[in-house]
Formats: sequence, structure tokens, C-alpha cells
Amino acid sequence: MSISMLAGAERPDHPLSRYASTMHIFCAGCGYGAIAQAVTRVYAERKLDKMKYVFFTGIGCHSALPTLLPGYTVMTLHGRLPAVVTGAKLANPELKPICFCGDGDLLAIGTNHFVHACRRNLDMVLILLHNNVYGMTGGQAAPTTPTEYKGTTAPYGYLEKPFDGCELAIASGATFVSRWTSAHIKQFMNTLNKAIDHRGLSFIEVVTTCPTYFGRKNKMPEPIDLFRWIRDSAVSIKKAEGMSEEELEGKFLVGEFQKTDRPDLNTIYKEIIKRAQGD
Ligand SMILES: Cc1ncc(C[n+]2csc(CCOP(=O)(O)OP(=O)(O)O)c2C)c(N)n1
Ligand code: SF4
Ligand SMILES: [Mg+2]
Repeated sequence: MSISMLAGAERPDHPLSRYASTMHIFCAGCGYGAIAQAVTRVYAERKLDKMKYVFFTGIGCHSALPTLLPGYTVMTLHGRLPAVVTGAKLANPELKPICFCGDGDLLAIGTNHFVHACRRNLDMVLILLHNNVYGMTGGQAAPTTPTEYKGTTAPYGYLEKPFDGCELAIASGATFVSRWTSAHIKQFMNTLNKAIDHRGLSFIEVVTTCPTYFGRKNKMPEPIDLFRWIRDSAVSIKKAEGMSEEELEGKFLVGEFQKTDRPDLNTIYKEIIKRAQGD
């Protein structure tokens, strides 16, 4: 695990100059740039305290997001972000971690950690970056790759059924659950503000573009083709109510699915300490 101090470089000519860095490693058209900018805007608008609102990442292309983000970042291990954040929250309950995981990261090798973080209602914002592939390692199929679509490990089409991250989060006990896309940046920012204010596990899935692997392998040669495919496949919860199963085939829902309140892990832990001390 490495801890990096990646506060942005100075850019006097830019309104986000105090927050935004000038360099990144993302491919042209990667949705991660728009997501980083949205998070930076929310961070800047709210003037968040960087000792409290610490970023955490898993391992993948998304672990390069902090090069564009303000504040401090803990880069964890592939699939183990929830375990590291659990330790950090128990050591310092004042933290409000804002976390980024890949779809390979959180829904394959890290599924068990994800499920138990939801069950414990760990007080964190958990942003799942759903780009349909393992980006960093070369475009292998991920648990989110849609059936019949291609990846480097699925040259004839992926025949398995993909995971629905939001359904899994709800079934596991997450108390705030939503999904947007990198074509719904305003809505994502709005939800991120609510997630930061929510006490408990706030899960936001963001469907985003990997033009280099997912787009190119699936007859969407230009980044804009993939952007349009994502935008046009998204259906709001309200609109979906009036649509048939056939009309919803190949689409995915966006919106806020769940908001409930129940004690988070730190609150429960405090209670255990009280009991152990005989109160
Ligand atoms: C324990 C472990 N297993 C495997 C890897 C190799 N690895 C690094 S990144 C990655 C895939 C990342 O894909 P995803 O989580 O979807 O993130 P993206 O690159 O798409 O942002 C893998 C398998 C690793 N670093 N550590
Ligand atoms: S490989 Fe894909 S996810 Fe990684 S930076 Fe390039 S476009 Fe983005
Ligand atoms: Mg991925």
C-alpha cells in the first residue's frame, strides 16, 4: 500500500487551478477524465477538509484518477479496498473515505470484501467504475461485460451473464445505492453530494467508457460511438416503469435505487466497546 500526496499543480489560468492537476495518463476518450473533473468540482465547491475526505483507490486504470484529484490518496491492493478502508475507519472514525474501484477490482477478485462492507454498512462513499473490461491489463472480459460482447479473453463473444453491481449492493445491505454514467455528469455530481452526506455505505455505480479496449473490440471505433452507446442504453427508473421487458432488453437503469438508514459499523463498534466496559 502506498500513500501519495497528490494535491494538484498550480494552473493560474484555470478556475480549478487550486485543485486540478495538469497531467494524466488516460487514453483519449476515456470516461475517467470526466469523472475526475466531476469529483474535483464537488470537492472544491464544498471546500472539503482533505484530512477527513481522503480518496482510496483499488488497482486498475482507475488508480490513476488521483493524478487529477485534490487531497490525499491511499492506493490499496487490487480487490482489497474495502478491507483497507475498514481498518482505516476503525482506526480513525472521523474519516469519510471517497473510494474508487474498478469492475474487475470490486466485482471479481474483491466481491467478498464488497459484500461484507455493504453488510456492515461501512461509512464510506464507494464509486464503482463500470467500463465493461479489465482496462489496465489489456481489455479482458470482466463480470460486467454484457453477454455476446467481446473482450481480449472473449474473442467470440462473452457468453456469461453479467453482474448487476447495484442489485448486489442492495442485497448485501448497502444503505444508499445509485447508478449513473459518464454521460450523466450533472446527475452523478448531485448524487455524490447526497452520498457524502449519507451515513453508511453509499454505493454509486458509474458506467463509463473504455474506448481503447471495449469500444474498439465492439464495433465502436471512435470514443464518441461508445459514449453514445452508453448514453442511449441508460433508462431512468421512472421511464422504465412504462416500458416492456422487450423494450428494456440491452438497457440498464439509472437513478437512485435505495436510501435507508441503519447503524454503520463504527456506531455498532462504539456500542460493543460500551458493553465491554460494563456500561
Ligand atoms: C491481487 C492482484 N491480482 C491481479 C492483479 C493484476 N491486475 C492489475 S489491474 C487489473 C485489472 C483492473 O481492471 P479493473 O478493476 O476493471 O480496473 P480498470 O483498469 O478497468 O480501471 C488486474 C487483474 C493485481 N495487481 N493484483
Ligand atoms: S485502457 Fe481504457 S480504462 Fe484504461 S485509460 Fe485507456 S480508455 Fe481508460
Ligand atoms: Mg474495469
